[in-house]
Amino acid sequence: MADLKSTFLKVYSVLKSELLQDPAFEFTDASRQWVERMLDYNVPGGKLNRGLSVIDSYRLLKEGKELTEDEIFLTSVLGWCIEWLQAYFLVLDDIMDNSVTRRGQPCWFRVPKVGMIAVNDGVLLRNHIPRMLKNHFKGKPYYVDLLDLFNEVEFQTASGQMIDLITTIEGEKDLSKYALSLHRRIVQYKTAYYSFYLPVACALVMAGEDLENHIAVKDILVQMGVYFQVQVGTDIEDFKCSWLVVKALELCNDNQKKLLHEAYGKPDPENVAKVKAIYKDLDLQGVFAEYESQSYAKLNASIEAQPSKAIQAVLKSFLGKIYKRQK
Ligand code: DMA
Ligand code: MG
Ligand code: MG
Ligand code: MG
Repeated sequence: MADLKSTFLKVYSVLKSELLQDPAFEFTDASRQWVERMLDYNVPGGKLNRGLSVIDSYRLLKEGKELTEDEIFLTSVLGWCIEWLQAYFLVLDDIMDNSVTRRGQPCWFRVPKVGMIAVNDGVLLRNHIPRMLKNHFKGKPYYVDLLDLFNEVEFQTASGQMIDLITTIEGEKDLSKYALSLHRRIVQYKTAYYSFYLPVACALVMAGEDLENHIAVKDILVQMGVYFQVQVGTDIEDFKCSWLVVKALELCNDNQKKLLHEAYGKPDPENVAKVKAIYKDLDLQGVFAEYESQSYAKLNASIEAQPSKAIQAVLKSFLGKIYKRQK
């Protein structure tokens, strides 16, 4: 496992040097150094789960057959394309969210002398993806499918960001529009497609599969992605449309509703504590546990209905990682 990660990181170095020698641009020392620093700061510093899961998924699709060096390299390139996509979204997301830190260091736009150059760096990160795909997949029968897949998922992610952003427009804080359907749409589009569907879709395309034949696989992975966000989403201070608050609004009485409307989205600890107390009174932890086991059972059944054992294995490996407590 540690070995796979070091192989994966070596591929990062290869991809980076190719991008820094891209013949389509006349690099100078200064511009090459800028891009190199920008990439090292923003691309490889996360957990790399999304990227690594392309290799894992492809291996499971090949039913445990030893992968060739070429297959390991190419699945790693696709994994890195996902990491690049995420870096692009995060660099811009941190500016829009006015965030301070990312992965334990200052957000890129807060680094001295970077500032709003980070906007163009985000655009560059996004443009690196088709450069890498061209360098390594042009001529493959599935080249267009890969380009199309990345375009589709990018569109869905940007649209998810958009609904997330317009939901929390300053001065229009209105808790009454928050409902499970809105919450589901936000998390589905802004994270589930690129984090859960995209890695498996990349592996399927490389294995020669037509994604049109795997709509159910997409649905299962997107549902897992939505569940994953429910698990981690708590944003009282930021007035986020989190699963907890929409559930609370669904279950509360009139008095609790009034309190929620008054306290939600306020930064001071007193108001945050009031919201948390209502969550506790409504036993949201218990409600969540119930939701969790139901969603686990439902996903498990959908996975077992998949005709291919190899695809079942891919999906079960994701399920096992996310529903840790259920194993
Ligand atoms: C980040 O969403 C979104 C994408 C598409 C990477 P967010 O602002 O909810 O997440 P974070 O808390 O990581 O900034
Ligand atoms: Mg953010
Ligand atoms: Mg955001
Ligand atoms: Mg967040």
